[in-house]
Amino acid sequence: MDRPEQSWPAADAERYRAAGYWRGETFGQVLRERARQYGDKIAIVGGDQRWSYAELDRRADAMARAFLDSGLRPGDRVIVHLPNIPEFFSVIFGLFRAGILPLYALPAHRITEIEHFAVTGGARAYVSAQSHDGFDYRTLATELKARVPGVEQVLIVGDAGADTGFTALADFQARGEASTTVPVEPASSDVAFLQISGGSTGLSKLIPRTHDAYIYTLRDSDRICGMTEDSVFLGALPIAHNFPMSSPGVLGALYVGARVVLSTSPSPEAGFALVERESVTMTSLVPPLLLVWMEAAAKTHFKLDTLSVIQVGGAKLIPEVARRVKPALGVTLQQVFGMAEGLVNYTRLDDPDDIIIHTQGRPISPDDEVLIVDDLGNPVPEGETGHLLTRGPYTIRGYYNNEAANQRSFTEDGYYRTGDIVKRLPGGYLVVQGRANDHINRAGEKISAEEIEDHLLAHPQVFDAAVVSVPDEYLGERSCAFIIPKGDKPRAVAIKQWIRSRGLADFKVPDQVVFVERFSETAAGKISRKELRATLRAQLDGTKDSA
Ligand code: AMP
Ligand code: DBH
Repeated sequence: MDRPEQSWPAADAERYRAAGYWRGETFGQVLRERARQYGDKIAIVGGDQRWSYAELDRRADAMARAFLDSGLRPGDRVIVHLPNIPEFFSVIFGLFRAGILPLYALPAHRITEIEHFAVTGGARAYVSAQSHDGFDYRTLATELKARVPGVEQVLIVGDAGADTGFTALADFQARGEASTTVPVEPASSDVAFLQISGGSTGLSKLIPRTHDAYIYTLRDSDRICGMTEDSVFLGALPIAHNFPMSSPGVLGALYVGARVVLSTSPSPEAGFALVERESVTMTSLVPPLLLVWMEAAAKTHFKLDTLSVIQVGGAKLIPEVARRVKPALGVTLQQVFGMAEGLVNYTRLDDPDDIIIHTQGRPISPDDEVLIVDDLGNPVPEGETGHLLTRGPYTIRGYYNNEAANQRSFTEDGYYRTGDIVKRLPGGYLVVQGRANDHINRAGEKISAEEIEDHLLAHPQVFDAAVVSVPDEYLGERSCAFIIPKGDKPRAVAIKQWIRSRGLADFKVPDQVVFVERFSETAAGKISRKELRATLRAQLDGTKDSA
């Protein structure tokens, strides 16, 4: 499988360099430079570990050597499936330095998703924690090796287990420390890693991000979000996700010499204790978590007064909730609307309340091109709702190894079709109105209707299935599966269990199951799944027999 690449037309690339966006930096060099500048200053706090910039730098060097000594070559892909622990950083910076590409998976992903990443990404190794949140990732790793022979190596943070053939990360690190291999620094225009898409149609796609383009977003996000070397950023959401990773997130924090504090759980119980102990100044949340945090803040005995900015994104924040943030938490709210493919929008910290409450912000870059078009692709008049298309200095021009998706998702002149329906206000502020295609945004976790339908159709007692989103007071949206049974009607719990047994992330299990004898005349007559889903969604209110 080819080495992942990503390029922009030469004239655009030249413009992005001339504007000072792309500066020829790589992640490996940035860390080296910060270790020189900040030395013993603490970079990462997680569990009972506190790593300085110098220590992270040393660990990354050892990891880079160990990866190369293990037989991996620059350009290879390694699945990084880790929770919020310090080793996340020694692994990814080690890979960056060796020119090997991390492929980030979320802790919630299970064997079906990981197998898909391993196959489509051509991964040669898999790194996970021994266990997290009650799940033993070593069983997943065993299954992965059996299913995908290309995955030659497994590294485990913690106990690798007896007779597994896996390597404990601590041993791997020690090997690297004893090695004299000299890694070759990749080029800044090389792909640094593969991020994953939320999978709006079908399965997740792989997103190749270059050093130059990603580091640009960190630098400007830091400036826009007020991240400085004095900041303390709490990683509460899973840091493998693009939002807490880069907007400006944990990597933005390291880029300016700030401190990263890791929470293995996004709950306020875990987060508040860390905010007090580490004097956290900033964190990022999805809307449902924000609600829980606000409720808990009213009763907590922890001191939260160091917190000055809370960023909220991943799913739409409703104005009624946005309005309560400052009074409830005494912080500035920043709305963030972004995507792993690129474009990120922020409300600015000094924007008027009205903008902060009612919009999802404006783009990072003056060179982010935003087009809002109707169904036929024609630009809509200013202020009207349409499909959001974008291109610019950090939005990808194509997915890795997926020509079919590239045909669908990019225009001929290089715009990425985000699938989001938005309107633009004066000043370039965007208001997200919804999605054009059928994915469910469940508390910021994206679920493809199509992917779940395919799994439902594999059930012996399912004749047909359609999965739709339903508005939910707490989650924003929840998922509902309409099912036409084949023979005996299965029980709703059995359907949910079926999805779990397919080795999928728990958030993909339908929240609600509705059995119907047939799709109604109007629904059944629809030629596309998309129209069928729309009709079913509209019917939902009147439907009984759900669980
Ligand atoms: P992903 O594919 O996981 O990178 O998710 C990106 C998508 O999440 C965007 O295209 C939007 O649909 C959604 N999204 C992210 N942030 C927001 C937000 N602040 N408001 C509404 N939707 C959002
Ligand atoms: O949902 C997202 O993918 C997202 C949200 C906010 C994102 O990727 C980002 C900011 O960078």
